[in-house]
Amino acid sequence: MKRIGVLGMPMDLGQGRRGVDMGPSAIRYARLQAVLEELGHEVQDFGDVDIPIAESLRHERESGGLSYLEPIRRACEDAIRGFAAMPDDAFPVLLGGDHSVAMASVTAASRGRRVGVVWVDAHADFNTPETSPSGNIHGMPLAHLCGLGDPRLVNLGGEGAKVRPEDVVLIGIRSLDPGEVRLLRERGVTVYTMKEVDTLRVPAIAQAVAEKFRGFERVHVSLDADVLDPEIAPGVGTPVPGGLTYREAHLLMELLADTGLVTSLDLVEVNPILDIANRTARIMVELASSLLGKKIY
Ligand code: HAR
Ligand code: MN
Ligand code: MN
Ligand code: MN
Repeated sequence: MKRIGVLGMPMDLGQGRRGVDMGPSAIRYARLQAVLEELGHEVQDFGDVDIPIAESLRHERESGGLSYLEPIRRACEDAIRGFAAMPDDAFPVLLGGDHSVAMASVTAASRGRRVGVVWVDAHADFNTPETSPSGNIHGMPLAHLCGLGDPRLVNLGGEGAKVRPEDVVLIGIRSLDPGEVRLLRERGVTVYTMKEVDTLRVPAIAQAVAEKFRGFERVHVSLDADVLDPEIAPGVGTPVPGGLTYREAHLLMELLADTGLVTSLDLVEVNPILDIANRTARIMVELASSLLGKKIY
């Protein structure tokens, strides 16, 4: 039994498409709390962080090639305080919102300790302002967590990097910008693209993750809905063909659960406006239940 603390960040400022701010509602509507309670966990919902509406922020849009940097920074600082209000032994689950919100959850997970990060995504989100083709901050959170990029984001919740690049594993990757490829190689991040998912298969990858993070007190899983194949998860802003199947995604979560190492989770990038009958939010809730110990037998 875990004490799960849920925090919503209805954030859509990290990218250009409206609707992803409704992700927390859609995930709650898909019965996240009830499903986790049925597994025997104690679940407390801490509500949503207050996030301004994009239309009210037109004067803040641009900041040195970064869209909405200040409001995103402020929301992440608020969320970090929200995580700090959870009990020490809580297992935090962050509901996004676009992936910029992971700067808050991973910072909260690190708090002076070494944290392993499993970033399950079609994208690496390893751009800096210099390498970003879009200026969208949801394409940059992991680089900033590793200490690269704009100091205003790197120093969120405290000075400097929150994660060592060698403590990051990416899984499901199939869309990278040229600057990201260079940075990921240079920094020694472990990258399992869809080619590795196809050839090594999920069990070998999960095994390698378990070995890499053995002995870690903190392992954070950041699950971006667009890692799933768009055929099964159409409710995302940046779909990329050729993603994880339904069973591959579940098996990855089941095997990560078996490691007993995971201590926090993000469910991000669900865009209900683009979805079909809340299918994507429902799969994300199912995947959370697999990660949190659902057993068939
Ligand atoms: N790499 C592109 C950029 O930086 C697209 C990033 C899209 N990111 C997400 N999250 N949807 O993974 O602009
Ligand atoms: Mn909004
Ligand atoms: Mn992402
Ligand atoms: Mn993505």
